[in-house]
Amino acid sequence: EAPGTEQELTDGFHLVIDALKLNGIDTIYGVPGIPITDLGRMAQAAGIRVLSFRHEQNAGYAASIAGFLTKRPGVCLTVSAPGFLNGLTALAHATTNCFPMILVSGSSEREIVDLQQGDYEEMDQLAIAKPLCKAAFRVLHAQDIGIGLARAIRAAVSGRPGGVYLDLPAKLFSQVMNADAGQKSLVKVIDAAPEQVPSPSSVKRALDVLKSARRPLIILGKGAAYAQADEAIKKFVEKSGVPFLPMSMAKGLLPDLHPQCAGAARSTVLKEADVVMLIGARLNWLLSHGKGKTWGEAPKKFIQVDIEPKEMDSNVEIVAPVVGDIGSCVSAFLDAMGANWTAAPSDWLSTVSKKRDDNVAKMAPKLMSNASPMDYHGALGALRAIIAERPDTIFVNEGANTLDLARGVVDMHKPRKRLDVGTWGVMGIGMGYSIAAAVETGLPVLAVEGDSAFGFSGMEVETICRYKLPICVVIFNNDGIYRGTDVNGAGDDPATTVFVKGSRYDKMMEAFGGVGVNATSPDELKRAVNAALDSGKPTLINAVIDPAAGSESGRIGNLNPQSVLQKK
Ligand code: OXT
Ligand code: ADP
Ligand code: MG
Repeated sequence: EAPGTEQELTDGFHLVIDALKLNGIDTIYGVPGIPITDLGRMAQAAGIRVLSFRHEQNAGYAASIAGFLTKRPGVCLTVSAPGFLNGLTALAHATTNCFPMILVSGSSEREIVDLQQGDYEEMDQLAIAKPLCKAAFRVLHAQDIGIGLARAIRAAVSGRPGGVYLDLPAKLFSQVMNADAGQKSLVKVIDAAPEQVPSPSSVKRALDVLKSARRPLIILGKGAAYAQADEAIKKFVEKSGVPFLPMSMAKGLLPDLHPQCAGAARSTVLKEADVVMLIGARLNWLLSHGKGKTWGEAPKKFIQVDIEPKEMDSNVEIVAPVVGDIGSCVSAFLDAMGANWTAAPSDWLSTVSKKRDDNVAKMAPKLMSNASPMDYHGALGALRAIIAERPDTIFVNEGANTLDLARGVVDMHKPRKRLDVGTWGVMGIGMGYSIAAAVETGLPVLAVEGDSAFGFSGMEVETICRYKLPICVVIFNNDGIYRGTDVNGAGDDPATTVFVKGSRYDKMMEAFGGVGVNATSPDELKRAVNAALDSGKPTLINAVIDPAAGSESGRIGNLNPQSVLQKK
């Protein structure tokens, strides 16, 4: 070639990074290794924050909750076969929970994989991912990287959000092309999640049904929290005068202490309501599928607001389906209600608030207990006061009793501050969620973990210490799963649900330079959590809970199948 005619070149590595940056993706959660180690290094050098975890599942959960918190796809980066599989649980979880996420995995050589000739970490990852996510794509040529990423982003966030798999074979990264052509091949996704305005007739139908109700109820789900239409939702609920029941991750969308909140009168409102409006909540197992004992005898009419038309009638008849994004739907309701909307009947509201106040009063004395070892209520009473004083703290929660009791006791005051096990009731989200919550929001995080739940992602406390994140982990240590008092019915081995008694999880934190505290009373717990949140130092508090305090499966023991042969 004559001097001066050499082309400026780019390659797959740079195109992937440029495509991410062009689309505002500034954080990657992952675990390095062949073939994506250099991709991570180069992304970091290019200004993307690359957080390196100890296990891909935790990086994946981090990416999934980043998607929930930001409405942009959280990105998880893994190596091939085993790394990919480790990330896959989180991808399926994101899809199940309607969180936008992209799992990007390096993969082995197509020619060898397809002939099954035994490549390094050989696996047909695309085929395996497909049934477990919303969409799956593979990019074979450098000039398609821009389109590939654009498709992944759009698939993740548009319509019902979900998980997307993006397969990048090792060979792609070193493919070279003209830099100019490369730049032009990139796609900036315009309006990735377009507004979906509901039809005026569906809005009218829904309001007519709502107006006809004598005992209406609004159920807010995590789709409503995701939508970030907080002001419009608050206005709508208040203008309607209808009691609202927040699903777990919708707590705080309107404050739990709001006069219309029916969280503490759950069984009453589900049984007695005559019209139920679901906003971003599915009638799945968490709502007993909209039928049966939980929902009482009286006939009910359901209104459902959801972006996914196929969700309608999934479990029971929906008399007024409203399909659209929640922001647009709720705004349309507000417009159509006009100035003279008659608020819900006041006798219904007072029935609900009476039941709620009774339940709250019943619980109050339990929360004052300063007993040692602590029971759940005593410990949670302390944490509840802390969250009331620090309402911006993000509260991450998993376990069985630790989850179910914290959900009821710890009031949430602001939207998207409670993050938990979600639709699958999955253990293991704790540390990944905490890390992403701290990284994405800059807010302090309080993670309240059952000792079993914590074990699923516990090694990530090293990650928390390495990145010096303002996370305080409280482990409700009751020596096991549900309770620490179980005995082995057959032999000398420990029972299947108990752990080493008197374990000191706080020492794990000290091993990595964080602060470890052993707390045996609510007062000690409160002091330690306040100190952690004041200092912002990575902290782990081993909260010693009475091993006998919990119950089997927390509040969902009824879901355990029973042996008809076993005599009790
Ligand atoms: O109205 P009524 O009278 O009914 O009263 C209700 C409310 O009105 C009232 N309430 C209040 N009263 C007063 N004041 C206030 N503020 C208030 N707020 C509410 O309280 C009651 C109850 O209200 P709630 O909770 O809203 O209602 P309810 O009836 O419970 O709601 C039903 C549900 C289904 C919506 C709710 O229960 C729910 O959301 N449940 C989610 C349950 C869940 O997802 N659990 C996690 C899974 S359990 C199990 O699977 C576990 N595993 C297996 C496993 C898993 N999950 N994953 C993987 C990957 N592998 C294995 C394991 C291993 S849990 C687990 C570990 C457990 O051990 P840990 O050591 O971690 O934890 P510990 O148990 O602590 O030891
Ligand atoms: P919860 O567990 O809190 O009851 P679910 O996960 O069951 O909530 O339901 C969330 C619902 O919200 C899903 O059906 C999903 O399609 C819907 N959704 C998510 N985002 C939006 C949005 N922006 N607009 C409308 N619906 C949405
Ligand atoms: Mg436990």
